[in-house]
Amino acid sequence: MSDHSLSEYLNTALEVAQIAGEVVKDAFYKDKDQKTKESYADIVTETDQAVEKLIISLLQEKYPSHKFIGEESTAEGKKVEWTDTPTWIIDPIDGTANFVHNIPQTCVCIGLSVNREIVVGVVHLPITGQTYSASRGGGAYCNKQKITVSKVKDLKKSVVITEAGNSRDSQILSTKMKNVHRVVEASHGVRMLGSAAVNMCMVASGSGEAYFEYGIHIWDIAAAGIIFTEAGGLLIDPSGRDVDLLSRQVLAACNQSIADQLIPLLTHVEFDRD
Ligand code: LIP
Repeated sequence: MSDHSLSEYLNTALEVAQIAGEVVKDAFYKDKDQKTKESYADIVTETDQAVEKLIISLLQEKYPSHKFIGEESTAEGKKVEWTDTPTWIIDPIDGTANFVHNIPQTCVCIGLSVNREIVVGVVHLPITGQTYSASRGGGAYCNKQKITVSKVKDLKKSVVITEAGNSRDSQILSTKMKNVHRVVEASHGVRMLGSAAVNMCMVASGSGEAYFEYGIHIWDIAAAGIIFTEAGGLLIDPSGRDVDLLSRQVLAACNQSIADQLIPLLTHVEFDRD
């Protein structure tokens, strides 16, 4: 793929994310209808569904041969089919619970994969006005500012971000909380900001040293993943193996040293693949 087409894809993703962000922003301070999906904490609103349809229709018009993986289309029963064909991976609102509760850390995520490799990512926070973006080999940016990960190498001097997630299964929560306990003991502390993509963009900009989560989906981490690696971060599986975006688990560390200290503290939590 030529650099020209990569920058064209990035510009398209930026334009579409801005349009989608306006819809999210309009809805943010209004009353929101909410339905639940797999648990009472797994929320979807009409805005999630409308914004996903809008993003897909804008991209489809421009790239009719491309494929789509979207959080809400998948929730409606479609299985994730990720092929080598250029595929737009969309989370219309990542941090839906934040959106519902008027917490500004909520974002539109648009990633593009080619040959199952993410080549473009945009994470746009319409309430705070931050737009994170990256394309393969081009570095990572927040608005027009280049971003890089933290240089801290000692976990004892680090802040780690994770999430409780939206499963309310007691066994799953217990394992996750034990992980949190061990990481708090070994670091400056743990934060939960409510959105996988926001978490990864924060660490990509040097705010905190690592993020890990079990139970996320490909649409939560595809766009933010390339932003993270282009900012110099290490995106891997929490076991230390190569990252697998369909595996429902991720570790984003600012460097190998932080990853090496975190990995032994984490007990695996099993989720079905996307
Ligand atoms: C959310 C993720 C978050 C996770 C939540 C939820 P959504 O995505 O960003 O990391 O802990 O359970 O999956 O549902 O807001 O798009």
